[in-house]
Amino acid sequence: MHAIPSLACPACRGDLRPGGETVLTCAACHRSYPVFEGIPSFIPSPAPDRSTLCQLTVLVPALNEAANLKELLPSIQRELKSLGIDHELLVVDGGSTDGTAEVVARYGAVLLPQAMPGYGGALRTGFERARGEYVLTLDADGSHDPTVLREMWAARSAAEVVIASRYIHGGTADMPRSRRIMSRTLNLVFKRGLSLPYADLSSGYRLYRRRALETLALRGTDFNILEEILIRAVAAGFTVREVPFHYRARLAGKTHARLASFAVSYLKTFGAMWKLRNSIASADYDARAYDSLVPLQRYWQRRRYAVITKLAAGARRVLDVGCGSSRIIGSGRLVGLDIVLGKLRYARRYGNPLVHGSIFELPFKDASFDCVICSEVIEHVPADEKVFSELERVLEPGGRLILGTPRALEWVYAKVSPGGYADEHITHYSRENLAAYLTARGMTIESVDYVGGSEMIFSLRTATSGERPPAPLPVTAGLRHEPA
Ligand SMILES: Nc1nc2c(ncn2[C@@H]2O[C@H](COP(=O)(O)OP(=O)(O)O)[C@@H](O)[C@H]2O)c(=O)[nH]1
Ligand SMILES: [Mg+2]
Ligand SMILES: [Zn+2]
Repeated sequence: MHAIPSLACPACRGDLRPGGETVLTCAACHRSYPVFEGIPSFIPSPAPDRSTLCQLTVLVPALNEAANLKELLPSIQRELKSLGIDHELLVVDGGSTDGTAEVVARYGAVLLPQAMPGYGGALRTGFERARGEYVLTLDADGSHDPTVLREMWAARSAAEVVIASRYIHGGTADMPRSRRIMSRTLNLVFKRGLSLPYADLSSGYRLYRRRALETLALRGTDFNILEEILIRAVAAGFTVREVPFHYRARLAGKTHARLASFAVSYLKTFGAMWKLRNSIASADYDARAYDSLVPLQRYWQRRRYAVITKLAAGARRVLDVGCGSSRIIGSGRLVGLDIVLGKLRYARRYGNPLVHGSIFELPFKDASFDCVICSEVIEHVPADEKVFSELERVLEPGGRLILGTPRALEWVYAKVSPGGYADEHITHYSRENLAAYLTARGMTIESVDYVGGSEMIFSLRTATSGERPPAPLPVTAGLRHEPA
């Protein structure tokens, strides 16, 4: 985790001390706050329902693979032993009738009957039972060489999902021609259609961080669950890494995959995932908008970026409230805060300190920043004086507030942000009324810029300690007057 200067307990503003790698504790009131994937979180979240009992859960889905498991289970055990990994080994059984149970018992693994049908059902049953910090999935048929775990394990702290990949440089696959063509086509359609920069989306040989997996609401029951997991993980801002491996032909028996009859479930998955990828629920929505194929959306993102970064240039301590995954958080040294954890996870790639928190209770000491950016936030929260007093509080006296919010043209807004944000605007300010309200708070308006027809961006200075604010106005004075 980054040491974040001037971070403070949002309840009492006391100092926060690390109490281990994944928790911060307030020195004054002793409240403690979790740290998720390196991001301190001040938003209450449900406690995880399962504790971690070992480093790794190995999940092997199997349907009539007794002959193959005889070879595979001992070689998994050997590999785990040589890597010194404390583990549990679960074989998720789909109702095998070939003596699988005996083989599983003989090699010291645990047999887990699956609760839901299909390959996807098997994985989900296994995920629900897993107690490892990490979860490894591999096929029972000998296609997935357990010695590859060494490279996957070495990559575990670089990403929440590590894929053993047939299709990146260094990877190979022993597959019949027809099978290869189908597999490559499927991967290409999902990759291009859903903007996923990964080569092998359908490899079932993967290493997951269990806490990441637990946050995904999975529905797939067939092999399509593999694409679903990946896309939901990306949409939640998790990181994916591929390591090359050599996919071997199965040892004994026949494949359970019927690509043709699974086509319908693949199509359905594609449709649902396309919606997810292109909605604001996807962690990288704002970042991708910058390169959008929709000209208006692209123009608008870039103009917004240019206006805000220009206004913030020269400031030394900058906070971006509601940073989302937009490129602004990557434009320089600044601290990002957002209420959506997934967007922050995505924004980790920019290398700046990030905080999961609320604009109503900023977890920073008074006068911590000389510039605060707050663009596209205040229309999403109720009109409340607290929003403005918190922004002012964390700014030093005379500091700069860059405040952006949509002006009247909601229909333009819907065009620049398809799939999205306009529906979530609950509070509508107008330029004149908001300007009057901010002035009454003692702020000085330096400039107002417009982004397309849709967003107005105020550059403001907060009062210096010597100035006395004029008579205050209620926050509702800043709102747009809707025609009666
Ligand atoms: N428990 C369970 N395992 C399954 C099911 N379908 C496939 N598997 C297992 O999943 C793995 C991959 O299946 P496989 O037939 O090899 O598919 P392919 O590698 O895509 O050709 C193998 O270990 C299968 O035994 C199922 O419905 N339930
Ligand atoms: Mg196979
Ligand atoms: Zn406190």
